[in-house]
Amino acid sequence: NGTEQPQIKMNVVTVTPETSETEIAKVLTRPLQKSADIMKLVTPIINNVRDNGDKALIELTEKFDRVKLQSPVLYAPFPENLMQISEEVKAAIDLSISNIEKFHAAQINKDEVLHVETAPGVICSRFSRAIESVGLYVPGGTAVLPSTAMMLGIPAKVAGCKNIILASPPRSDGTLTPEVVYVAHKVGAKAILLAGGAQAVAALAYGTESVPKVDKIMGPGNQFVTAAKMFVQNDTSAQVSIDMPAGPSEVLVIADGTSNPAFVASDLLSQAEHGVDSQVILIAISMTDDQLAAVETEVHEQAMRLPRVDIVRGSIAHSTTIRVDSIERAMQLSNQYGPEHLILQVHEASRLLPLVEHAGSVFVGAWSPESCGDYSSGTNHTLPTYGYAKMYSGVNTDTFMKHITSQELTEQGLKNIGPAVMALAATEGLDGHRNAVKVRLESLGAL
Ligand code: HSO
Ligand code: ZN
Repeated sequence: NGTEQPQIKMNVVTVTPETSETEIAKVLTRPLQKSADIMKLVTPIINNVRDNGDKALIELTEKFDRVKLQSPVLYAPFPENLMQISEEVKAAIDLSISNIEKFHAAQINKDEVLHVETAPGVICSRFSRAIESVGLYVPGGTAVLPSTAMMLGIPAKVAGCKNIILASPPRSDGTLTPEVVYVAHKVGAKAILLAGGAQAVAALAYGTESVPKVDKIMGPGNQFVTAAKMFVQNDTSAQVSIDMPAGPSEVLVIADGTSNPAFVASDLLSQAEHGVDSQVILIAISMTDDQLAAVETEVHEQAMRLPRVDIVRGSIAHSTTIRVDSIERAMQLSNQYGPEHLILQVHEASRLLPLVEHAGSVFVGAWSPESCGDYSSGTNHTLPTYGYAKMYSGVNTDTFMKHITSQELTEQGLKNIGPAVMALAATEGLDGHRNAVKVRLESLGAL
């Protein structure tokens, strides 16, 4: 219709050897998350659900999701009519589940081999057990996410969790996306909680008349969900843990003069469309002005064709292209940022892998778009964001398990390390500890 649309364009910054640390830190700063304010908003919601159970849950769902439910929970077996999906999508889910299952089953720790005789007669070992009850949060919001149900449900199933409870906000007719129900069925979930936000997290953490209490809550969510997860994790009366803090989704793409501009732009946009708070970063290594312009044109043109272009506009507004002149500099900046997703679209990309120190998940080479990891390749898409890749792993099979250590000492073993134990116990002034060894060594005539 001839109306000129402003160009959808990322800011461009050039980093040279002269650029100061302060300037670099500023470029790599993420938009601020106001966690204290959010905590104030979620606390009364959590207390309400904890104290009033289902009644509060139903009221809050009516308030936030605009639907009054008779019961907030759907128990397995889930009715067939709630999981009617097309054959095409069913096949896509089945293929993805198969790959996710393969990759996550292979992660199960071979703890049988962890038997170590640390000193003669001192045998230390470790074995793992599944976390019994897990709550999997599948966000609603601007997109329906059956893929997140797979990414949380499959490792839970593979780990052997007994009670898998899925939670997701209901649609305005009180139902859930049938694809999510189908995945819940495939992973053997015992129940689906039809609620979202802090109220869902509270119900999973404390349990209600109809919602079984869980031991650990996993899954991404908005700021309210994250704040609620942090809250219940800190409440010892809830006795619940969480996977990790979650922030807005992000991707960092490293490209060079050999990269296909259309591919690079498509990866940036596939993350930018998640939400206005998503952040995408392009690090361009030794690209000419023309090469960068080609990427920028692709970003604009592809974005304009996306149904979610308005969301993209929001996220691109606080996204940046950083021009650098070496691979080393690119990797250094990437590690400093610690992206949730790192895409390496450079010549011989796999040679950069050894330089990766901090990232949630890496996509190597031109033929590995992040979308494949988001859905079907087998890796998990629930990943640390907001710089937490520096100290957290993404969701994996271990997220659903815990390790138990054990030891068995022979008489000789006790003779071997007993004196050291006694000496250390004496140093700490803990004579009871010392005594537990002493009485035994005496009974062996070894003291
Ligand atoms: N990229 C998201 C996951 C997702 N993508 C779900 C599509 N659906 C995680 O950062
Ligand atoms: Zn995605």
